[in-house]
Amino acid sequence: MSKLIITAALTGAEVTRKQQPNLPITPEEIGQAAVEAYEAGASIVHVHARHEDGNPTQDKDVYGEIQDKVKKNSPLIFQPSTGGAVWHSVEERLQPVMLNPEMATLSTGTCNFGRDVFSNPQDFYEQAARLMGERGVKPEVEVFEVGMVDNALRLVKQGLLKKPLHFNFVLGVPGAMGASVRNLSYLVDLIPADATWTVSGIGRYETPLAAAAIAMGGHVRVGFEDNIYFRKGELATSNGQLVARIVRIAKELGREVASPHEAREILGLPAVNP
Ligand code: KMH
Ligand code: ZN
Repeated sequence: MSKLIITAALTGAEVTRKQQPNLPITPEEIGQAAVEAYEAGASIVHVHARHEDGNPTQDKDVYGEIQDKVKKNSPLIFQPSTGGAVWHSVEERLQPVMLNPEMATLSTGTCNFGRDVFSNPQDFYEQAARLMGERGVKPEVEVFEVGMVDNALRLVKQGLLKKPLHFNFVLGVPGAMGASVRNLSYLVDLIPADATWTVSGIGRYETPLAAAAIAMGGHVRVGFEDNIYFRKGELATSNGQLVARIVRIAKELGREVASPHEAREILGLPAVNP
């Protein structure tokens, strides 16, 4: 079994400061949260940018500021979102890819997202995959529903995605695929043998699905984008606190945690100078 890659999803597009007072919002705060997550054991940061007022933005310059801070202060893999918020346009969503980050997310299908719809028609994900391919950006395929796996495999046949693929199974979003170990194991069975995968359990499902993924040989994403609580009724104090718990569980289960350098090797990303 490979070492465990932990991704910290630091901010997301939906959570507010009112819900989670420790939510990082400005590039300075997100940069600081990234360093804390790194020190706790994360090797990837999944990032959504926000305006100063807390509203989500896909502005390339704001992402650029965050990327600079992350790169200057840590060896982390920087993974911006192309999902943005449900109301962002296609053009807005693709802006952070223009920074040529090492990775970016790619959702390969449409699903309900609470009372909203997270819209990812075929034209969008083909365009996004093509752009990432041209710029040497490794996509993390975001799977909220099972058909999104098939759509990603079709992109491989079309020559728009290159193997080995990397998937993130996002389970427990209201309106999309439920957060059960049965669903996770079904999804894992569908992906190519050489693919890597991580799981994002939403809300109270974060830790149990993480534990399952650690045991199954997958990887784990935690952070305020997916879950704001440390335990029932107790808000987490930082993203780092959530990462640290995964490191403890991994240790108990005998799984070593990957450094960013090792995560690059596992994911087939080019090495970067220390
Ligand atoms: N905010 C969600 C609507 C991603 O980052 O690629 C979409 C999302 C996926 O968070
Ligand atoms: Zn996201």
